[in-house]
Amino acid sequence: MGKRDNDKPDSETAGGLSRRGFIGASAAIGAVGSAAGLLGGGLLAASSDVRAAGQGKADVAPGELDEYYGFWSGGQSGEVRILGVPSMRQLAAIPVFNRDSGTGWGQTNESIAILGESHKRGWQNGDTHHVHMSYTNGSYDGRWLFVNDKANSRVARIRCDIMRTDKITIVPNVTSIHGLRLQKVPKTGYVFANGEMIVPQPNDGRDLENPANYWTLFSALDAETMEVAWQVWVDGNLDNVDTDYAGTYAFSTCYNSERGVHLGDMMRAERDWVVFFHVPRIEAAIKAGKFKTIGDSKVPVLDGRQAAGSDFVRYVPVPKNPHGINTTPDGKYAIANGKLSPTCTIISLEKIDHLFAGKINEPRDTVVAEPELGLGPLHTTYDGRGFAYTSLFIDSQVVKWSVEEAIRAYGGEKVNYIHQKLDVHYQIGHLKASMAESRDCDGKWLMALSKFSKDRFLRVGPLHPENDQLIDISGDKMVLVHDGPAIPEPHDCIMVHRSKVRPKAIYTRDDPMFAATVAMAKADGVDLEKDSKVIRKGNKVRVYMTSLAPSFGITEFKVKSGDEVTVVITNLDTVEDVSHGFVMTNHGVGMEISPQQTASVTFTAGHPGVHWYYCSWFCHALHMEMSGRMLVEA
Ligand code: CUK
Ligand code: CUA
Ligand code: CA
Repeated sequence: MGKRDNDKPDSETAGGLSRRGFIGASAAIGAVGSAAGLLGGGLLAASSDVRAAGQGKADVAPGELDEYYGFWSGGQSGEVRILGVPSMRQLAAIPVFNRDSGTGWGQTNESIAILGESHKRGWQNGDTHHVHMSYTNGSYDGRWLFVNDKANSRVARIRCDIMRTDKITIVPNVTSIHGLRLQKVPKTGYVFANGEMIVPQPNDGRDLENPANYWTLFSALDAETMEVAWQVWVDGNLDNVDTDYAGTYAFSTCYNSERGVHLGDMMRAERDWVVFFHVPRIEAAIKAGKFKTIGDSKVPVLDGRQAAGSDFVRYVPVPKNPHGINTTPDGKYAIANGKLSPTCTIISLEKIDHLFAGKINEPRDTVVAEPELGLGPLHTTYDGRGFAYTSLFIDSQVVKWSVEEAIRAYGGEKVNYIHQKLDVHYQIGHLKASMAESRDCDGKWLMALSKFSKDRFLRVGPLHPENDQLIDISGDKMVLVHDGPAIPEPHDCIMVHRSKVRPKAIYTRDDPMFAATVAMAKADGVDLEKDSKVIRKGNKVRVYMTSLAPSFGITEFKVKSGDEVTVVITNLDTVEDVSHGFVMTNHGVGMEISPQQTASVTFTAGHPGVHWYYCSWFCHALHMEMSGRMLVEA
């Protein structure tokens, strides 16, 4: 293959044999399951002219602040990350489902309380894919982030004022929460979560070898309480989900309408579907008591399978093993991405109204266009100017196309709706434009989350980083401006204008994060602001101390080997950025105590001897000296 012109569709590529022709044929015909077929493209580096065009555009000078907060899911790291955009500087990692050595997440008593049942079960991994910020009237409101855990079927909430997880819910009756989106209007009352894998209902040992009785459910969590409010039992499986801007619908793609348990079975049908959930009708059915429950779970479950003939669910067939589903920011369309079909399917939400009202009988009549875009369309995002940007996994490209022109072309008009194809490196999954999932979609930046980086970075061993590529979409043409290595493995991100997010600089003393610990101290007669003291009850020892740079309130305490020791530290520093840490040497114990925070950790005192503890954040010129001794008696 010769040099490619990155601004031209494949059909215009110089050198005779276009990449589509080269690798497309094997992928497009039945061989799609083979790795070779799915991973063929994208081995060419960006040409030097593209490099020059993007040079410097993502620069944010030292001391300058980024314009956007980027929130990245951390995939199998189990965390969520904050990046500044456009600089792509990583600013923070928020521990969610993972055990985090830096902050003590998963070890402090405060985080264990939030992890709850997950901690009891000993789960220390997660797989976050979709992170989304809460809305008020379709605009980001800076209150919460929500994220799924595909690995252990959970949904978590993160408080944006302190960027810490505050609720984790294990969703019953389902296996693998994959797609996750939020109600946008009038506000985020519900968090919608897709159960991806199909299992027996209840999954208690019955029907192990009878996949015909495997099912999954669509779940709605109450955003305030994080309880599962209701579930809808569906045909097929559920992949990605999005919602409208009217507060009426959530809609999920299904790639396994066949309800197969092997890859070949899951690709049998030429079409799978998008399932539309009519939220007010679901609420009415729950209110009317038309639900049942499954197994031990008390969550009300409605039957939304086609055979049940409900008035609250409709199935719209789309080609083939669709993946992403994305609402246009004007709220008019839901666009499903074909994955094994080179098409996207544009579904009119007005026509979905008609389908539910009985004015349209044939679900496919809600489809207003099915543009052919390239190989392996996975996700679509928008710029607020009428253009859509779709990731092409197999082609390793982003295609920019016009939604209205695609609709006109579907109506028979001769119009080329594809405006540009840009190479990305390589095998792109999600892509997301700044503010694109809100009413304030602003069309400035596009993030292309490429799954493979291959030759783009210094090699670091067999596990390569992913490559998050920043693309300037403010002009007529997309311009690649930055390559950002990402450790495994972000799936999705959002970019939120900094005006929407206002985290605190220091904790407030009445923060609910440590309210239980404060209450415990009060019951022990301890004033956390002043006292440093040791309280012994049998073999349980509570060590209360303050921290104020550069010293702990207690520099020596005595316990017996085998005692259960709880260290409670209140950081009296009020100066922004003066975080301390507490590490008990040779005990596997470490945690963060940021300004005005109270944090606690419980451990068993080890062998008799002297055990030093020290501050692990470089907080002061005398930080090294900020230490103390736990004297352990036999
Ligand atoms: S998914 Cu990973 S590329 Cu979990 Cu949103 Cu599409
Ligand atoms: Cu406190 Cu270092
Ligand atoms: Ca299928």
